[in-house]
Amino acid sequence: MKRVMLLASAGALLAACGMAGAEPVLTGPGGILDTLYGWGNLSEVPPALDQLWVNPADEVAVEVQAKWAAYTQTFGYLPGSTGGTFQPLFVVCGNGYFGGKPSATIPKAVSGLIFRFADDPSGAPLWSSQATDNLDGRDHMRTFLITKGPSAGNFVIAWEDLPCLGDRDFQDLVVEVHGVTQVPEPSMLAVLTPAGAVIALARRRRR
Ligand SMILES: [Ca+2]
Ligand SMILES: [Ca+2]
Repeated sequence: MKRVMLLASAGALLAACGMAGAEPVLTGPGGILDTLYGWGNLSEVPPALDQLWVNPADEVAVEVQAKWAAYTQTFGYLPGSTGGTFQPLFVVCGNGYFGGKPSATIPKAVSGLIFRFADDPSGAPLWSSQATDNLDGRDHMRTFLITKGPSAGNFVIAWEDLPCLGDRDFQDLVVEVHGVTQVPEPSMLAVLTPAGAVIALARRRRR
């Protein structure tokens, strides 16, 4: 009996998600990123290098490009490199291409020099761009650098909103980001922030 109910609710969930095979994939020819930028104009950033971000000049802007997810997504950021309170920027409902709206800017006075992008789905825990922040410890965000075309130099960040990476389609929310730089490598944190320098020093002493 319980099994039947579980199957029924799974069916209802699939129906609510509109998973009739109509969702476009994120990558490759004909995918969402190809439609938006041209697949050949993108270079994926290695997973270890898109966890933390730098807000160098108070000019970080974010624009929604696409969403295919049953959950409503609240997009924002977490100030600093650990902890911090989620700062929501906008809520995205419905599915499809969004043409850069809604958009928002990230003030350096709130984000600090180092920050993390974050997505808070309506039916799942908040996910940070830093995998170790997440309840499931997984990396929920893929990042692509736009290398050619009118948006060259910007990044595209693409989110998976389900726990343990769910269906791994990473097109639950797709956001274009302008005015950020990556933290080149984790050891650079020590150079970029005084707090990071203290932590790095403490770690070195402990060894
Ligand atoms: Ca998904
Ligand atoms: Ca999806």
